[in-house]
Amino acid sequence: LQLENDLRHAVARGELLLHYQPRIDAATLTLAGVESLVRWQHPTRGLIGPAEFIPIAEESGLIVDIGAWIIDEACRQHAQWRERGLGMVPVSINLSAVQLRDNGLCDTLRGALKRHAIDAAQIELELTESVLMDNGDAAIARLNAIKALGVSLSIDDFGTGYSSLNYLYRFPVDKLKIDRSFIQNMAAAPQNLALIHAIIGLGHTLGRQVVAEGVSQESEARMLREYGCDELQGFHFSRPLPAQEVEGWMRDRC
Ligand code: G
Ligand code: G
Ligand code: MN
Ligand code: NA
Repeated sequence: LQLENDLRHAVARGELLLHYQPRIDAATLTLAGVESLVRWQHPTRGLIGPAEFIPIAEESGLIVDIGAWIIDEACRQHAQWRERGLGMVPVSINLSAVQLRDNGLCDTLRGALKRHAIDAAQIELELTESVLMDNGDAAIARLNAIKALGVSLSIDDFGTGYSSLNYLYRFPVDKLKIDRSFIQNMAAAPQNLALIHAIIGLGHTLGRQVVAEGVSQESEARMLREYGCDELQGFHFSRPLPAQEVEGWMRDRC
């Protein structure tokens, strides 16, 4: 409960920050974009990861305000990179179920895009498959409203949330991100290989791009490229990095 109390003041005290993990274009191996991942610089406990405080933020309802800060900060950073000549680097933002249900979400997004003069197509929201399934038709209506702003959408942790194929077709999403549990040890697990191959085929059949998460070995990257996966992300390429450190990727991108 002390942590929840501290979290209540974290935004106002400027204790939250975003790290960014590169997403790599599988065909060219150049930077395709970055995924923002929140961290909390706690005054006495040090750096706390999202797995520890996002659940508290969700249960307490603080996630709406924290999520609005995350959206604004990702947009601010995108605009700063653009202004510094580092190019237009698409930024993806993770969204909680509570945020998707919040009626203020589209206003929050619209406000941040306007404040930082962002081309909406440069922002991508990641929602887990289970968040989408739990919200059913209401989720589809909300996704359509987000898409109308010009923002792109991805299904995160794909393959773990039992999407019915019917829903998958109806979700207006641009990308499927294959959950990293399928990628880990893929070479040693033929059933994972078959599933990855099938997900890439399914995604492409539906006109969606397919991203592999948790790519941690060269051999995995090679197989995923052979399978026609569109983007690769994982420790093999880079861990999530502070904004300044990810700029090296942007300078090298050409
Ligand atoms: O960065 P890390 O591996 O610790 O992230 C752990 C989990 O926290 C991931 O599932 C990720 O989706 C989630 N997470 C990271 N950043 C955010 C964020 O900005 N918003 C939300 N809602 N979840 C996040
Ligand atoms: O659930 P989500 O996809 O948002 O989770 C993103 C988290 O996954 C990031 O916080 C990041 O630290 C973690 N991650 C990214 N790449 C790898 C990887 O190659 N291996 C492992 N174990 N975790 C990764
Ligand atoms: Mn994600
Ligand atoms: Na994921």
